[in-house]
Parts: sequence; structure tokens; C-alpha cells
Amino acid sequence: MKDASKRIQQLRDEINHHNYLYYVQDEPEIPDAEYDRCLRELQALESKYPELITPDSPTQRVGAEPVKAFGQIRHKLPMLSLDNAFSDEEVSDFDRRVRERLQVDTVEYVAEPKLDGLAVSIRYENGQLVQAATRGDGVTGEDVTHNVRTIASVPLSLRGHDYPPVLEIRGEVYMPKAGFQQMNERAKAKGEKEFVNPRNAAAGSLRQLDPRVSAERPLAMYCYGVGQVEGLALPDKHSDVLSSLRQWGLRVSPEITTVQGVTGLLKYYRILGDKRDSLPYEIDGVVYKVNRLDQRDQLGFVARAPRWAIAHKFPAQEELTQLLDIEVQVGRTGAITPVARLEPVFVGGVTVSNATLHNEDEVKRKDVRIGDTVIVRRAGDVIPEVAAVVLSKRPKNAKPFVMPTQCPVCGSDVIKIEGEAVARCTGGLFCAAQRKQAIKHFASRKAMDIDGLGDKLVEQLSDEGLIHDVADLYTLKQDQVTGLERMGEKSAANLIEALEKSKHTSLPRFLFALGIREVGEATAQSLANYFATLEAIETASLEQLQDVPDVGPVVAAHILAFFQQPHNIEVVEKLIQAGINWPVIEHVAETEQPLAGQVIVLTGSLSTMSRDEAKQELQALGAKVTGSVSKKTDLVIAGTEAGSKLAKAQQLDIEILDEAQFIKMLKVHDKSPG
Ligand code: I6G
Repeated sequence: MKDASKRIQQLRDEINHHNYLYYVQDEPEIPDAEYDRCLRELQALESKYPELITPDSPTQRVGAEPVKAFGQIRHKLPMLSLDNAFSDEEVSDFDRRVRERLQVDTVEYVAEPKLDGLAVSIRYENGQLVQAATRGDGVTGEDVTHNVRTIASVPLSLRGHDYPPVLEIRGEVYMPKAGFQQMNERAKAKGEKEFVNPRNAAAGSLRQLDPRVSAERPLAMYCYGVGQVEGLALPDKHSDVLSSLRQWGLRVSPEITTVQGVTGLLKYYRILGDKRDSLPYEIDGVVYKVNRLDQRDQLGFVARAPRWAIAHKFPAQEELTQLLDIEVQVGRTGAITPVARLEPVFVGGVTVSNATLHNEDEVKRKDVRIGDTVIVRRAGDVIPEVAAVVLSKRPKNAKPFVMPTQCPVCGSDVIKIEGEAVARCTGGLFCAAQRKQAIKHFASRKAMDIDGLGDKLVEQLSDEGLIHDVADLYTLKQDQVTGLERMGEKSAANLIEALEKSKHTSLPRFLFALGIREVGEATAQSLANYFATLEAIETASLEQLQDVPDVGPVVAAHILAFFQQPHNIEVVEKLIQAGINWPVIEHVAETEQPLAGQVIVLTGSLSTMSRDEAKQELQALGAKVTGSVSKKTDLVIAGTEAGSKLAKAQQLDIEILDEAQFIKMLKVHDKSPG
């Protein structure tokens, strides 16, 4: 027992020390795993000797029972509020007033970030955390001791021995941006309501009756000052007080610094403003405080705000405004995004009149309706978004959003496949919004392989109005192309030649080139194998499409929707008219294909063909080519330098062919190259 007691104390000291290095110094010394090991050892010892548990043990952050209601705590010293400055002039005025009252030429200030969180006061008696309260109305706050104890960066006991017997510290509890994002992503995945911003999330988390809930929330805290202090005099400068707090294990922002005069204040404001987006937490401004405490006493207070401090605010990142309408935008890939048209509002430093609503599910989840008053948020360079609706301000005639069934750009059907969040325009080949993307894909190497038709040239040809859809490519004349940026006679002639050459293709390549959603190379190959002709694919039913190996309901729905659009069919016909052709595929029923149902893995490099070519050969014989070896694999084809996949195949006793055997197999099925 004596040994256990000694070890328990040792572990507690060690854990507290590492907490200090991690949270206060921001310089962890040991890996997380080692820290966890110490904590687990302590937990094990304490459960064996429960009589040795003390409230300040690092294992005792979460109290056992939820509270029934929040108690009220009267602050021994009021928690003040701060005056605000919104411009450089207002900061200059503040500095002038301070200098005049103090009758000095220049003043030393401490400049600090103003975190967008929740102000709290935490009381330590003889170094032990005994109480924590919210600011409340500044005189009385709520008792949140049980929840503040769960915040890992708040020490349960102070470091060292030279702290005042009574020390009340003041600071801001906040939720780091990363933690906020993760929490909201989790809430979203579960279909739960998300928090509007980290501040609300911090407030909601601190105001939990059950500390186990708070403990799950990623809260943190920075101290910015002191309240009641008894039994020991503190240093006579604020900057030194903050250093003392750090020494006692309390977390103080590393961004805090001393500056001289108004020039120093404004320079700090600019520097922190530039850093704002890259900080791991949200700040809504900076706070300037006179550094010398005797000067503070001289300056005193007006009403509830000190004359010796002021908050210099950044432009707000959230504002209220009216949602006038919801329109939809069609993206390059056909994704249809609802966009809020707003009564223009100044937010995040710019005037915002449009904000994204992401997708239909988001609109439903946030219950956004036309006519609502909404919170618009613009943080940094991020696209402005409608963060939430103010339901109490909803007018009676607020109108729910209805996703259009026709694309507003090209009139094709809009479909939303079950399980997908995004609705899409199905006029991929024709829709002006998707034009450039469709042409780039069509020309790409694995599609029509049009040599020399890169992304830049597609942009130019589209912007010059020379092509509107993929079929227009085949109407291009050399003299139309000559004279475009970096296009001389020779390059133009080469392009026309490449276009001619591309006309001789294969059905799988052509299908892939159409850019039907979810139809990649392998699916295109399977469709060609199964149906043999384009007409058969164009007219296939949903059920027939699903009979193709690898084509499930989602892929089938995309294919069906694509060929149901008259505009897409028109473009396909224009392409055939232009002379696109492919060798006739002898129709082979899937069951008659020699490798039907076989799952094959290619690994290592082959000397006679590329992996892509080998894959196509195998798929043409009905095989399914996959990327990893498993029990479901029937055959592995191993070229030179085959590594772990070959080893796994040997281990699983799967049949393996080398390149020579593979070529022989293709020959047997009359599919050998050359
Ligand atoms: O609400 C506050 C946020 C940050 C503050 C504050 C602060 O310093 C960084 N400082 C004081 C003195 C007060 N409120 C009253």
C-alpha cells in the first residue's frame, strides 16, 4: 500500500508534468502512447486502492453524476466587459484618452487575441481547482465546475508552490476549428443538427448537465487575466502576471505580446489579422490592455468596462440577412447546387449577395425556406454559406425549396440517385455548363485519344465559339485552328489529322468517351462485351443493364438517364455521322465468354504490352480485373518485379501465370496482341 501510494504520486506528477509540456509549453516530450500508458497504470492502481483517489488526480476529470441544474455563483470581483473599437481612429482615440489621463507621452500595452469563445472564471484554493463559473451578467454566473474539470488544458492543481493561496483566473473556453469540424461531420453523418459555429458549440458543450457529455467535446482554454487574488502579491505588470500564470501550469496564448504606443497596437492588429485564418481557433478581434497595473488603477472604470482596455474587432464573419430566393447552379460535372440569393450584407470583409446551400439534403436539414432570415457566414477565403435559419423570424408565407426536375441550363432531366446527396443534370454531352469538361474527357488518352487536343486548346476552342459539343470537333477546319494561341500551321494540321485518326476507335472507348457518370473504362468494356452494339445499349432497359456484370442499380440508372435525353442522342448521332466507327463485335453471350466470372489480378510489369492493354484483353474475354489479391481471386498474372501481390497469391495458393503463360492463354482464346 505504501508502495502503491508512492507510485500513484509519481504517476500523477509525471502526468501533470506532461500535461504542462503539452498544453502550456506546446512542447510535448513523450509520445501519446506513453502518456496513455501512465494514465492506464494510474487508473489500475486507483481502482485497486480506491481510498487513495483524490479529486485532483488526473483520472478524476469526469465527476460521477450529472447535475440537476446549474447553481449560481456570485463573482468575488465582477467579470468586466470591454469597450469595442471598429476602426484605427477609434483605437487612436483610446490611446489618446489613456495618455491624457496618465499624462504620459507613450504607453506600453499588452496586445492579445480575442478568442471567440466563452469567458469563465476558475478559482484555485491552495493550488486546487475548486470552482468554475461562466461570466453570466458579469456579477453572477453559472456553476460549470463539473464541466470545466473535463477540459484537458485546465489543470486540476497548480504547478510548484509559489502560487497565491487564493487565485481566481479569467479566460476563454473555446472549441478549436478542427475539433468543431470533426464534431459537425459526425453530427451530419448521424443526421443530427450541427452547431452553427465553434462559439455556439463551446457554449453548448459547457452548458451540459452531464459532464460525460462535455468530456466528449473538444474544448480548450486560454487564460487572459486574474480575478480575486489573496495571500500573495502578483507582479506589477500584466505581462509578468501572465508569465506567472504560465509557470503555475495555466495555459496562456503564445500570441500575446507587449507593444509600444498606438503604432504598436495597429501593427499587431494587422499581423494577427493576416494570421487569423491560419490560427487553429477562431478570433473575433484583438484586445489591448495597459501593461502597468499602477497605471490601470489610475485609469479606473466607466460603467462596467475598464478605461485601460479595449477590444479592436475584426470584420464580423457572420451576419443576419434575408433570403430572397433559392436558385440552382449547374457545375462542370453536372452537379446541381442550390444557391441562396440574399439581401446584400457586409460579412467577413465583403458584401455578400449569394451563398451556397451545398445540396438539397442540406437545404432540408437546415430547413431553409425562401423568405427566411438567415445567418450568413464567410470565414477567410471560404465560399459564403447559409449557416442557419432564425426560426423565430420565419414569415408565415416562407416557401420551401423544390429541386427543379429539368436542368435550368439545357433542359435535360435532373436525377438524384438514391443514396447520393447531389442531384445532377443528365445532359452531359449537350449541356453548356458541362461542355468544356465533357470535351476534355472525350479527347483524353483513354477515351478518343485525340493527340494534341489538351485542356488549354479545348478552353480556347470553346471560348472562341468554334465548338459547342464533342461532335463539333469533327467539323473543325485547319484554318479555324491556325492562329489560336500557340497554334501554327503545323500544329493545326496535326490536330486535324489526330481528329481523323481518332474516328477509328472501339466501342468500349467510345462509350467511355461519352462521359456517362459512373461509366469508367471497365464498365464500358463490360457493356460492349454484353450488348455488342451501341443501339442495344441505347435502348436497354434498367433491368437489362443490370444484367451486365459489374453494373448495379446506380450505374444502370445513370446510363438509362443519359440515353433518355434527346439532346445526348443527337450528339451521339452527329458523331456517328461524322464518321466515328469501330470494328463489329461478334456478340458473345456472357456465359459463352471464355473468362466469364473469373477474377484476375495483374501485377508486376509485362514486356510485350502495358498493364492497361493486358487489362483490356482480359476484360474482352469476360474477366473481371481487380487491384488486390484476396480469396476471391481466381488467377494472378505476374510480370517482372511482382511484389506483395505475388507473395499473397502464393500464400493463398492461387493459380499464377507468368507473362509467357499469359500470352499463350490469350493465343488459345485468339486474343493475342499483334
Ligand atoms: O472578454 C475578454 C476577452 C479577452 C476580456 C479580455 C480578454 O483579454 C484577452 N480581457 C478583459 C480584461 C476582459 N474581457 C474584461
